[in-house]
Amino acid sequence: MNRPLGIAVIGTGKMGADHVRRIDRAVSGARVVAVADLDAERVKDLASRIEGCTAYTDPVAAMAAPGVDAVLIASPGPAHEAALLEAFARDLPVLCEKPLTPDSASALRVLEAEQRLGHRRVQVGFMRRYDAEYLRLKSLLDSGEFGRPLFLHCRHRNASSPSFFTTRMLINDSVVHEVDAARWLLAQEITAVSVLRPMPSSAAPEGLRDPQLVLLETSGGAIVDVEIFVNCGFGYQVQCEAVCEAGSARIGDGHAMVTQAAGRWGGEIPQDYVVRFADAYDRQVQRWVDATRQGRVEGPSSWDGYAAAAVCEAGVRAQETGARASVELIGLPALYR
Ligand code: ISE
Repeated sequence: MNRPLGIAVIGTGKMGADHVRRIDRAVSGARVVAVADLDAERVKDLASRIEGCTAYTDPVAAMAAPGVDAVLIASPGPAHEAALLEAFARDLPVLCEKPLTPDSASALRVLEAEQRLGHRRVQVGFMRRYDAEYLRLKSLLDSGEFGRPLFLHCRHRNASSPSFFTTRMLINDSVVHEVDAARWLLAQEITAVSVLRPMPSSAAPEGLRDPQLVLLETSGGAIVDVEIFVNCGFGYQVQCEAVCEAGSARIGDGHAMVTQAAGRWGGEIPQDYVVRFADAYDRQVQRWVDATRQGRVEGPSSWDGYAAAAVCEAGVRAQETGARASVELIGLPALYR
């Protein structure tokens, strides 16, 4: 393809608007030609700031707009299945924000529809796979230099949670990142999930069981523990330490710059993921655009989205029953091998 890739962005909340800005300003070889959102004022305002971009309140109309070659789905998770099936009906390449869908049954329907198309169309927005620190950890683990990984100790902290956040979303919306990162870093499936819940923090909104400790068991015998704390108050922190047989490696300490003054030392903690993972999001979208223009699909697949949804479903069961929950996965279809 010689001209820029024409993209329809579906959903223009925090993440969608950030992607629109990114495609407009930071990514080469692409332009936003259509944006869709249920909030007519918001979407109109956003489109008015992008040359050649039209606003829609209906995602189907946005995908059918002139000049659309590909779709970026950034609407809330429950709206993803319908948007994905619509994109498949038009055989359009898709970058779909995580989670692929909120449960394994709907993720399976997406997986089946993509297999009926006969070729991969979806890259799932697990952006940590494009983060420089995660990429370094991945190549260290793949090199085998430190032996086999035994533990991943993960911390995932948000300064505060949005008003619509539910206890299940701690797993489905937040820990889903560690689920994908662990599957990718270890190249293993997750087989069981347990969840422990201390008393809720007094900073947690009424009814939200925050924080929690999530334990993932893997097919290769590693253990992953995740502290998820979405109202920690002090900032956005994502850390991961891999403990291997002959060494350990930690990322996410945020020591890019350490200051020393007036008898103290310190640094800055980003306040949210749009800032902490800005480079990863840029790289993810640029790679998607480049691959799409060359007629290729790469990155996390619908299979990865389905596997993450199945693990999260077990996680929610473990959260609600207090018991260890096994993960049920179908066999890996040929399209994703
Ligand atoms: C949000 O949707 C994200 O994807 C962030 O990376 C995560 O830290 C946050 O907890 C989620 O709600």
